[in-house]
Amino acid sequence: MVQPESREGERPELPPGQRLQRGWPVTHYGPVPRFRPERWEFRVFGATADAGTHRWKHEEFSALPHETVVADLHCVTRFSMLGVEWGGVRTRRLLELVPPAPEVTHVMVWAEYGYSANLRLEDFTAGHTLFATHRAGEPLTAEHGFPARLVVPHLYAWKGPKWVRGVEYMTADRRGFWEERGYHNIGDPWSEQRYSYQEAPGDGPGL
Ligand SMILES: Nc1nc2c(c(=O)[nH]1)N[C@H]1C(S)=C(S)[C@@H](COP(=O)(O)O)O[C@H]1N2
Ligand SMILES: [Mo]
Repeated sequence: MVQPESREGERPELPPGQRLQRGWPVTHYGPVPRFRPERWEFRVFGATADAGTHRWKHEEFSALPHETVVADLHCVTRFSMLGVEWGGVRTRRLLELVPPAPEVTHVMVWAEYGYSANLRLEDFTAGHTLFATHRAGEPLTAEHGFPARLVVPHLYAWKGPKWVRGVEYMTADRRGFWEERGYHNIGDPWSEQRYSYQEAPGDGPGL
């Protein structure tokens, strides 16, 4: 994904077809899950380099290195928010802790109730991609994904599951929840990859 280069400090702020949103709406499918710390764990599994599954309890996950990322959020329903300050664990950190096997090309990020989103490994490991636990210094509220959500600033926001519970390392691509239901397999807002019918050969596995 290449964003338009800034020309004399100018760059379109919003991807095509998006409008600026005031406030912070809540957008998701299904009910808000209840957080049960004693049952919660974050799991990295699939094609890990050591072939093992790695688990963190909530207090362990909370103790991982915390970093801040300022990023925009683009919902495919056409609203965007600019300059959101997220705090949490960068995916790069997680990759250092649990290296993928060399054949890994994609990941599936899993959330409560089976919500999922597939990502190319390079989108997942982009420098600004993080598992956010905080916004503007405050813990996420339940409806915004507490205790953690994935944020992939350069893709439409459905690619960032709220109430995230784990990551599956994959050696081939597979569609996630919305990607199976008519949304684009990659989801780059700057080239308006909204729907699966817009996919070019090679953008995703067959439907
Ligand atoms: N688990 C889960 N995560 C989700 C969704 C969902 O339906 N379930 N919706 C996505 C969509 S489409 C958007 S736009 C953002 C909205 O995040 P917000 O409600 O915090 O604004 O969450 C994303 N993460
Ligand atoms: Mo969305």
